[in-house]
Amino acid sequence: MSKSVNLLRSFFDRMDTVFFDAYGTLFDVSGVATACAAVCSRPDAFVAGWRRRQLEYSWLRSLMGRYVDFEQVSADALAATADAERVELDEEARRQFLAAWLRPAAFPDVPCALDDLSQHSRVGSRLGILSNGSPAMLATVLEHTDLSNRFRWVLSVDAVKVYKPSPAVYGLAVQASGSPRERILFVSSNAWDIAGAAAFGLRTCWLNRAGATSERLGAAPDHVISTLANIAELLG
Ligand code: LAC
Repeated sequence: MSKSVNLLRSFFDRMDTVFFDAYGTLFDVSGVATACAAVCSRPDAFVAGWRRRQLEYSWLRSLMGRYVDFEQVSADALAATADAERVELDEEARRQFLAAWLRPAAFPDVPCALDDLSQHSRVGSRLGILSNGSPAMLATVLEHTDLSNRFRWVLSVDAVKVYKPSPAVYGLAVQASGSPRERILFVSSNAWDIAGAAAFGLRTCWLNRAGATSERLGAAPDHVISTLANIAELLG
């Protein structure tokens, strides 16, 4: 085994708890684009605009101290994007667009990675989700993907009424699990989410599914992977 793999293992071999981001990390929200293609002439631009606004609204509302849950943020961002793109959305289209967030599929590498982690000697059942999603959204997606019984903790920002990357959100993982922050591995496909978790002091693994370039937020990931396939091996 190479020296770098050994070093990596010795770094991660203190982790006893793994938390995952939800959307884009465990759950594939690309179905949103399919729903949009039925009513928009520029579905890619529409979806990109919607998703950008959805995050911007979560950050802006956090700064404003005006929390509403992620379902509402998503609906508001959708309506504003439809206005900006001059797309008329009837009630049925709106419902379908938002349903794509409620019923995404799990990425194909997820069930196997969870199986492997649940057999890991230190981690076992110490698996959780830490998400911007509202408790109702997360319950729906977990039921839809049949993954409800895979996570000991399903934590929503709703408990602290502020969105990622507020330190208050990452603190929920410490409070719920009882593990110190340096023993918690946080896995997210969003580089900005990883930066927030790293700034808080969690150990981080950026799941760079899309081959994105790094962000420059002063808090780099501890490790980068492109699939969840070998995540349990990382932990030694
Ligand atoms: C979440 C978003 C950020 O699940 O993906 O929190």
